Amino acid sequence: MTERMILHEYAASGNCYKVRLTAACVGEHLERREYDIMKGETRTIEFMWDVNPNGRIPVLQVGHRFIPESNAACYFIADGSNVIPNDRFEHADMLRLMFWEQYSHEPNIATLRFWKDWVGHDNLTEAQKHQIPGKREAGDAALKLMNKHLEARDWFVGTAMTLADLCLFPYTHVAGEAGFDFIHYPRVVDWMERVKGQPHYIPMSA
Ligand SMILES: N[C@@H](CCC(=O)N[C@@H](CS)C(=O)NCC(=O)O)C(=O)O
Repeated sequence: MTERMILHEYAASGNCYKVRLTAACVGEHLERREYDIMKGETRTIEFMWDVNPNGRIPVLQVGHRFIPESNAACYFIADGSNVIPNDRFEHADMLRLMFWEQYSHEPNIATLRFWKDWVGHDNLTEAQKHQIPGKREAGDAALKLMNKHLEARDWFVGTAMTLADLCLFPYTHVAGEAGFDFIHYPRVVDWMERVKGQPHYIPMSA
């Protein structure tokens, strides 16, 4: 019997969209529980005790157990499906791109989006303001690397969409909201259209 899956989330978060997009693409049903991170609803004693001691969403609840970290939740959902490569090297390459997303992409692009449209420039600390140029440079470097990778291929791993694409898509497709200019990254634009053209694709607003 498959266990009930509940996504604890904040819908406008790309990390949460990743989990919904993965579930849609592999045909898994998720229940959804919304928390307002701007009101600290994931920082309550109850949330940190019951759901995630790290005080963050997304968290995938599977029965009575919890999986924080978006890419781990996506991997759990997609395990055994056709977005996970069978080939051992391609499997590791997919994981490599998911780790890279968390270290070199999301902390730059997602954070700049959040600071710009949620926190607001005037409300940033001086330390955060000083980080903006470095994050912009690192975000552009990430998009440039993606564009280069896609010069010779349609998908990040192998010849079809994998979980690497599903984990990279959410924050890439809103990079414009963080002030990044796709004019420099035409292959990334083409790849985003390919992802959107997949039969079970759902938009962030779904
Ligand atoms: N590496 C984590 C990042 C989780 C994260 O930073 N979540 C943000 C929203 S995208 C959050 O919960 N922020 C609220 C807070 O930190 O209080 C993942 O991929 O799930």
